[in-house]
Amino acid sequence: MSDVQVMDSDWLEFHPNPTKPSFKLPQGAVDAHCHVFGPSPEFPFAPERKYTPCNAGKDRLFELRDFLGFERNVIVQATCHGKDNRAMVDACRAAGDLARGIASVGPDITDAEIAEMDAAGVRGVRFNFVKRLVDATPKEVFLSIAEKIKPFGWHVVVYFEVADLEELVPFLESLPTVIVVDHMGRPDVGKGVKHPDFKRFLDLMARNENIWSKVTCPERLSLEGLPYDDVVPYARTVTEMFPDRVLWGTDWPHPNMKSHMPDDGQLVDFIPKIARTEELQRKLLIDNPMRLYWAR
Ligand code: 0GY
Repeated sequence: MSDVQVMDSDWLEFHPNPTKPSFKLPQGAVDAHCHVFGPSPEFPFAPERKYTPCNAGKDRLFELRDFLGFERNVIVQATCHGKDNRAMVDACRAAGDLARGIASVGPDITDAEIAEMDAAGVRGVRFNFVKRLVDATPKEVFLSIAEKIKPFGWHVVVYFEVADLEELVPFLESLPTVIVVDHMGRPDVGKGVKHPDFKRFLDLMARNENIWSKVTCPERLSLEGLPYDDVVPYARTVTEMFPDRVLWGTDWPHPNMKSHMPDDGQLVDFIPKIARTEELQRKLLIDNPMRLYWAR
C-alpha cells in the first residue's frame, strides 16, 4: 500500500528541544489549547484533511507538559483528523484526570456517543470557520449540534478569521452555550488595538458574558516575529478587560506554521507580559480553565 500520509513537504515539525521557560508556571497550570496528530497509522489522518502534518502523539505532548511545568492539557481536535476523534479521546483517556478534550462532530452525533466522549473527558465541540482548514458547514448545522451538546454541559470553541467576525456576530450571539474564541478572533496586529475590527471583538465579549477568549498564538499573529511584542497589547487588553474569561495554551504542535517554529519555552515566557500580576496569571492559567473544564 502506498503511504499517502507522508507529511507535507513544507510542513514544519514542532521544536525538538524547547528552552526551559524563565517564567515559573504556578502549580496546577493548564495548557488549554494544544493538539495531537496521530501518530499514524494508529490514528490515520482524515481523508478530507487540508494538510498532512508530522506525527505528534500524546507521549510527546505529555513530555512537553511536564518539561514546561504545566499540570494539565486541554486537547483540541485538529482538523487533520476531521470528525474522527479517536486520537484526541485516546490521549484524554491516557492522561486520566490531567486532560480534557474538545471534539469535532457532525449533526448525526448521538447522545450515547456524546456520553462516551464525556466519560473520556471531552467537554465541548469546535466549530471551525477558517476556510483554509475546512469545507464550510451551514450555521443551522452548527446550531443543531450546539443544541445537542448543551444538555451535557459542554461548550463550543470557535475558530474564525477577523474578517469574518462581523458576519458571524448574530450566529455567535444565538448559541446557547459558553463560547470560547480561539486566538482572540485572530486580530490583524498591524492595525492597533483601537481598530474597529478589534473593538468589535471586545464589544462582543463585553455584551455576552458567555463568550470567552484564548489569548493564544502570538507566534501566529505576530507580524514582527520574536519576541512577538506586537501581539502583547491585544492579549493584554483582553486579559485585563475579561480576567475571568480568558484561557492560555501553547498550540503545540503548532499546525501550519510557515514562517518559523516557535520554541514552547519562549511562548511560556510570553505569559507574564500579558498577565502582569500573580492574580491575573492564576485566573488565566488555573482558575478559569479549572472552572470551565474540571468543574466535574
Ligand atoms: C490552531 C490553528 C490552526 C489549525 C488548527 O485544527 C487545526 O487544524 O487548529 C491553524 O492552522 O491556524 O489553533 O491550532
